[in-house]
Amino acid sequence: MLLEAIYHRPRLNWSYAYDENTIHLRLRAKKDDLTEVYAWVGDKYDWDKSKELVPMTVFTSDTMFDYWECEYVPPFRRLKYGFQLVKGDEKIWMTESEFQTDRPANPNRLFEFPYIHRGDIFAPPAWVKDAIFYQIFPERFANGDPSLNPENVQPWGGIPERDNFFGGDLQGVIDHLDHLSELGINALYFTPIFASPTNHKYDTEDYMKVDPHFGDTDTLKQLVKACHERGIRVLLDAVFNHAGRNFAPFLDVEQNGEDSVYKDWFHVREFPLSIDDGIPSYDTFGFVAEMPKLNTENEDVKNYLLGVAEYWIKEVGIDGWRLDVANEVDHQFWRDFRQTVKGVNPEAYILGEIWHESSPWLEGDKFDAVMNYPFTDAVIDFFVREDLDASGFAAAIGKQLSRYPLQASEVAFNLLDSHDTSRLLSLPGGNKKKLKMAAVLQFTFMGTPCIYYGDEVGLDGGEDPGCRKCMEWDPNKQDRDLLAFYRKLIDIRKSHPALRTGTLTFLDAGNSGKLAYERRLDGESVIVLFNREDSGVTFRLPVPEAGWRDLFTGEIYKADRGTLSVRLPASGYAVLAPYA
Ligand code: ARE
Repeated sequence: MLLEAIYHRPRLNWSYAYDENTIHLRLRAKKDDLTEVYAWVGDKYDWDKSKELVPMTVFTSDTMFDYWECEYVPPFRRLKYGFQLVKGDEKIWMTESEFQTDRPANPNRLFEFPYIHRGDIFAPPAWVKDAIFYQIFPERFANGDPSLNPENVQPWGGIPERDNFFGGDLQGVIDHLDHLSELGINALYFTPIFASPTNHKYDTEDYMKVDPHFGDTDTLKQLVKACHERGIRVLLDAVFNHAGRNFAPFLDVEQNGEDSVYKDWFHVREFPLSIDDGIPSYDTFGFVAEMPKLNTENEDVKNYLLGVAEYWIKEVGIDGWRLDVANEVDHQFWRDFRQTVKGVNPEAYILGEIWHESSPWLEGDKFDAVMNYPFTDAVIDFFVREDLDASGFAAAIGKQLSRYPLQASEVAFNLLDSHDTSRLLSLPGGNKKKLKMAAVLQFTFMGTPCIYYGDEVGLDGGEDPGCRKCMEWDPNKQDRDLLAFYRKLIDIRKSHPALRTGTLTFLDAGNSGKLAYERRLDGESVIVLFNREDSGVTFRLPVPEAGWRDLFTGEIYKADRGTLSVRLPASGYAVLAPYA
């Protein structure tokens, strides 16, 4: 038994309340080392009568470790606990202070979960588990009101450049809601829509005003109302890390320097403001002079921005915020942000933009979820770059799942591309089969899937600005096969709850491009298989049910004495569910 590899700590992802009654305990051990693990649990004030051994199972693994887990409902919402680790005949007890061979005599030495308080539970809004998001870059989705066009607007469908405009607006979205409803999505995420001089609008000039080229507050109200009537929620982009060059307080600092009443709204290193060799004398997003960083620790700035967040929820009824550059803003700001936002709408969804390990923001007091770019990377590494085999993919996912409490993984924002990355179709050089495999994985996985506008009709494009092409509305130019595929995929996810909140178990994930996993919920099972290889392969999977149907093709498979054989062609996939 490799004791050096054993890890547990109270709190975070290792010991947390899943709901008001249930505690999840986790323990890390060297991969394939332990044969059994038990949690030794009981009530602190009644240890002798309540203590019991609860078996744990490996819920996920990465390249080096297994992560064991159990769920326990303590009668009085509190827990004293240790672990018993077993490897064949060897048995070791783990307490808060040491490893020992004898059963610990003194329960005071064990770990403790003092009490489950409702307010401490990490509880993302329930609707997010069933959400299917669609991301819109408004300048490029549809031009519904040409009277709002910016000057020098270019004909729809031209080449997207850093600073050109095509006239997309909010009316355009309203006009095309049928497309979104028919596709089946039920939530929209808009990149910024407030007044700003650029096409992407990440340099806000006025947080209280819809950009006049997009519409006005009334158009936004109409849009949100029309979405809600169709059961579609709406998320806007909160760019609070930095403002834009034309933001009035910044213009004031630029003009009045140290005498400006707004001088502490930013992080100015030296007055008067200047730019020396490309480096501004004030902090910015990256080194972008047009994006002065806001001092969110300043009370006035904080109150102003929290007022903005509250205003748009109250005024137009949006369902939440996506937070730009979320990890570069101070933590206390986000705690206060959560209080404010949930205060006006307890069901509001708070989605942080963080590309890395995000535990400090997913403890229940800040965000509900983060944009899951590590998932994006794992999927693309497996299906497109092919620098991970199936075991490497499973390990990358295992590492992800081990990092967060279950409720965070259930609503991880799983995207495959965005306005900041290459389009999914372009990464494998237009290879649609690879796109389809990646999308099938995305829609059959734990977490909330998001489609980047236009992926469903075959839009392509490289990195920013290439990935920001105008949406294709001409049916003759849309990839109708892909559109039918996405509709079916969404329909499959919606009709199988196991795909949304079921457990995830890898059934086949070895040193090849063959990958299979099962999603299971309350006895409902769905099995998903992929063959990334260039030639056909056969899967042989142990299954409890006898008859299975491919949810895409309708093809029937029968298990033979508990083993299901499925042959998949090169780049093939299958999503199988038992039939009655
Ligand atoms: C423009 C040009 C670019 C040029 C850039 C720098 O278009 O070609 O490279 O300027 O001069 C917005 C616009 C962009 C614009 C940018 C600056 O959408 O078009 O770029 O402003 O004017 C990191 C951050 C993450 C950030 C990405 C882009 O952590 O927060 O970089 N994403 C948000 C938005 C962007 C937005 C901004 C921030 C600024 O989603 O659209 O850009 O408001 C690794 C790192 C990540 C890094 C990621 C991507 O994984 O770990 O931290 O994200 O790569 O670079």
